[in-house]
Amino acid sequence: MKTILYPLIALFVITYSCKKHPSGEDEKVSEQTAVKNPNIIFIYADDLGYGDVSAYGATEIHTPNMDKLANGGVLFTNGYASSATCTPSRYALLTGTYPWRNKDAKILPGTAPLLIDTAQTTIPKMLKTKGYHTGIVGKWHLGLGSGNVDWNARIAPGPNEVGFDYSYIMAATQDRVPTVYIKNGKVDHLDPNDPIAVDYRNNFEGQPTGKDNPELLKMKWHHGHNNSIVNGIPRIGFMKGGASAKWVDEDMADTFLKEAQDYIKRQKDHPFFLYYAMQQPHVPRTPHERFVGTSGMGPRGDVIIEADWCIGELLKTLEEEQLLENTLIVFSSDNGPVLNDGYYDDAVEKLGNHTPAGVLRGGKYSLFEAGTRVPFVVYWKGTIEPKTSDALVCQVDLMTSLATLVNSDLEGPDSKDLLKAFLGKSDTGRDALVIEATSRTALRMGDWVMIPPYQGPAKIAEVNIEIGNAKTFQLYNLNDDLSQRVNLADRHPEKLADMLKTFETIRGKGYSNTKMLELK
Ligand code: NG6
Ligand code: CA
Repeated sequence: MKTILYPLIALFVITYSCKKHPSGEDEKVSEQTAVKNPNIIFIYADDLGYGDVSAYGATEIHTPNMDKLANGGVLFTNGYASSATCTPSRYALLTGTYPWRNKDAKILPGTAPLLIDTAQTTIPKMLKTKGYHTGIVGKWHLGLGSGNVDWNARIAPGPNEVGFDYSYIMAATQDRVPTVYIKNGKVDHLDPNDPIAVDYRNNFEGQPTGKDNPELLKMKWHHGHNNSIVNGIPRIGFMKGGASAKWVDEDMADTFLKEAQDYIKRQKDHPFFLYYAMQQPHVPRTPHERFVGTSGMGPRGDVIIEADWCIGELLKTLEEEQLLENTLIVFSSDNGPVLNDGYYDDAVEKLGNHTPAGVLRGGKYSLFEAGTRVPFVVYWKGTIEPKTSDALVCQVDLMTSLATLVNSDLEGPDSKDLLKAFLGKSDTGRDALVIEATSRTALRMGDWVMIPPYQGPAKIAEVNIEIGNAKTFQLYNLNDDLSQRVNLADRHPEKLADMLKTFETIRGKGYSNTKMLELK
């Protein structure tokens, strides 16, 4: 039987290898690649907390599709984003480089230039060398162009210049202008007679703002978010023109989902990499009417239910296309949770008993655990055995680990090969990880976390989150104090010294903002 089958498989593989790619590009699928390499999908939520998923212990909200991945794959209890905010985490994810190595890796305005150097190795670039087709659908937030972008011409460099064959993105965040979708560098549905202009400092004459025109608002701003009004929602930044291209916030989930599904259907005959960067539950939270009221927690809960549904639909597409068993799926979040992030949307008032951070301290923007420890799941039907893993892993490690998976020598500067841990074949993760939050850094090593002294308020008052600043060193043992309540720095000076030594070896000596200011 085998002797008949093998030539048939070989013929099939060769036919594949010679096929021209639908996009017109030459397809370099080696025989080995076509047989072995799985499709890879990152599903990346925005601001989803460690405690927001039922598989991670949430009891007040039900996320059956996220749970399907978590309970059918490797559920990491010590899985980290690289940063407690979006841009730095996404930078680290795609480049395998710690975000604090790039001084510009901070929350970017919609007009920021591209943060990734076009010469840098990225996950999609690495996968392309192995014959993958690569696509991004959803939130970008890594800058576009090289300064002074003309939004009415082709916008470059952007995702297509750092490794993505196909891109359908929003430039920055849902709360930042320009509020339009950009397809392969061109604003989608733009009318050339109604050109777009964007400015983050000055308003355009005669344009209403959240600050001056509260009567036009369907959602009220709490802090920030009082510039241009789009769809009755006040945003960060000023914009004029582009009426036909503006997104409808309530349709965004469906729009990105359909783009992601269509991408999968188009690329199903080749190994593909899809970065599906969802906008939920970031502000402004605008569930489609089908989801309004479904969580009982107001819009924040409703958009988590909506995101969960989208994941279910994406899985259905993979099943229908018979791709599920040949697709490795990573599901995670770019940073921890926040309730009031600048709009009045009942996130605080209707929270009830839900705990978005689980038992962890802090949240988005924080050096405490809830800032960076996030839901982190690797799923591959039929290949990965379901399990819970306590291995210390970080999104920055995906670059080198995926390179190993597809037999590439490329690696990210700070990215460890943890493929065995990601596939559930080993419980060994990193020894040490530097985490980042709003340009400050701390060290996780073994069960311990060390946070150096930082100037500044202990809490961001508007969002009501403790961000980890203190005048002295903080040292926590997560093994018996997961909620980081007891600072052991005085009681364990040897441990503190040991961690500081490792930290300074990786991070250098200019770690504290106090010291960094002195150094300048
Ligand atoms: C902050 C915004 C916040 C959110 C965040 C970025 C204000 C007052 N706050 O500056 O609403 O947009 O940036 O979030 O403007 S992230 O998840 O993309 O990092
Ligand atoms: Ca985020």
